[in-house]
Amino acid sequence: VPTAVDVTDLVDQARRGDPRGLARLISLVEDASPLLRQVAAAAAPYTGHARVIGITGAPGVGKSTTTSALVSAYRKRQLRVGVLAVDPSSPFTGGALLGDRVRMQEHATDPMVFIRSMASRGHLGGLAWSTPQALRMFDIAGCDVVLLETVGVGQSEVDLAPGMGDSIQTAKAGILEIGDVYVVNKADRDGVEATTRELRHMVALGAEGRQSRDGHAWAPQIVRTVASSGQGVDDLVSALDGHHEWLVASGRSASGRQERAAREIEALALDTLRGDLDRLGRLGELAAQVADGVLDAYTAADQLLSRSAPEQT
Ligand SMILES: Nc1nc2c(ncn2[C@@H]2O[C@H](COP(=O)(O)OP(=O)(O)O)[C@@H](O)[C@H]2O)c(=O)[nH]1
Ligand SMILES: [Mg+2]
Repeated sequence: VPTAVDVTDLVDQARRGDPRGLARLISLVEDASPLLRQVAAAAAPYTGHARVIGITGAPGVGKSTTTSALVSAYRKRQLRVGVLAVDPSSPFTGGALLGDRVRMQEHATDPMVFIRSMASRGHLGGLAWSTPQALRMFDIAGCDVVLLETVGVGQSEVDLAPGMGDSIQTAKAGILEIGDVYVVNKADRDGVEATTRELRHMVALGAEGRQSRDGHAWAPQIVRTVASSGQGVDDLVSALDGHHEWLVASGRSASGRQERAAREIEALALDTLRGDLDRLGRLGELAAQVADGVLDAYTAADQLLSRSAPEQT
């Protein structure tokens, strides 16, 4: 059983930029190891340097190819680059992650590039805390930039329903409120004009939504790329730089950090709570009573949390 000393060693190893140290730390995160508590405590003072860029979208759109092209661009600036590919859909490291590795092969021997993939391994909801923890490991390893590739949520519905009317349009606008830079990749293919036009329209709708909530919102950018040939990647890098500068100048960088920390703490707390509830082992029994109408769900929830129902007065 590894001791606290080993944890300190591991963190030191990662801080020296040793890829094996980083790899072992990420594995601890992936396995939801009990050692993570010590790791987090040892790592905390060395975090806060890395700039994280999230890349999302439906499978096959070219996220990994784009990520690889971005790695090349940041390496030209002599930056240390991390890549974390997260696959929330597969409980074990699956095909998508293998594809990611193949796409990034050209960087495999660069000592200034760390590439790791992480599957959810069945700890449901765990990605909410494990992703920031893993990102922190890249941070302590001295990465200047970390590219986080994840499969998009809800993107497939969008792709399946072109021109299906207002509700879909609204749904699209909702999804399109989350991006800061939109990439129309595979611009070498037919239909790029129509896709760009439609995207521009959707992004404008999404931007209206943002603007109405927040007058100083970022105006999202649209960039066309052919990631496989590198075409348009310079424009993408410029758009990302522009957004980064805006984040820092507007103070959103700091506030965003704090918001993400809040969500991470919440996810950890909920995970602990869920574990406690599992250990109590009463959920099945209470569910049977609620299903049979013996008990109401509120009372059952109170009993699960070992709270007695409020007294009648
Ligand atoms: N024609 C064309 N193919 C591309 C382009 N970018 C990526 N691809 C190909 O699309 C496929 C999926 O790319 P990948 O990066 O793995 O997509 P991901 O699933 O989003 O990570 C691969 O065969 C890539 O070579 C592009 O700009 N043009
Ligand atoms: Mg990929």
